Amino acid sequence: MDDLFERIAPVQPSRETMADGAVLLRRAALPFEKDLLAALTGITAISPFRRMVTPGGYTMSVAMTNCGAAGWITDRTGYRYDRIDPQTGKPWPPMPDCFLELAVVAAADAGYPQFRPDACLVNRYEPGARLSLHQDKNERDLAHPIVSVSLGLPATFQFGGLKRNDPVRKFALKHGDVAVWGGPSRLFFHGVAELKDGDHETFGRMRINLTFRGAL
Ligand code: MD6
Ligand code: FE
Repeated sequence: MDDLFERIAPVQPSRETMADGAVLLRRAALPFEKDLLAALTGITAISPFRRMVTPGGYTMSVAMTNCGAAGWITDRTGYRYDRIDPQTGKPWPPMPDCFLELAVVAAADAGYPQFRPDACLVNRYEPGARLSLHQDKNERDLAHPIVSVSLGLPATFQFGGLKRNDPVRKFALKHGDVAVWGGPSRLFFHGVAELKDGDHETFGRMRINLTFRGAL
């Protein structure tokens, strides 16, 4: 029955501008949904989700893992990218083809045709989890954009400016939405408000976010 509706009224992607250099491609990940979910299961079997500790000593409410040549990590000594998962002592699982394909196509759509990610940070939010305002600046070459894919429960994305105190705009990120973000807004402060409880038909009581980066 679902397939029938899809054929009669296919879900169309659409484009919104978030800021100079930042585009929101609504629903762009929907055609990849089943492949992404299967690939995610493979990744977490090798490098499970874990809640990392910030340099300040706080345990993050968001659970994380990575795939690709490098992974983003934090511990008491700082934030960085590492080729080795500190929990397993082995390399992070390779980036699945469907991850790479989605990231490259979305980046090209958004005006970044050169983007080839070498790292994907996978964030898992359960109800109550949040990510406070931050900048993504551990990547070596900030000329690369970031491609960010939202799956599962909806979340409120907070998007500020170059200074921590700049006014913050809010965007509702829903299942399948892809944000591509670079150029003049690459270093803008951003965060995710506390996740509200809910039940997503495929992902249950969680939100998964994939952020693809050129890290090395
Ligand atoms: C999230 N995303 O959506 C967290 N960073 O769960 C990020 O922190 C992020 O979505 C840089 C660019 C895009 C993002
Ligand atoms: Fe970020």
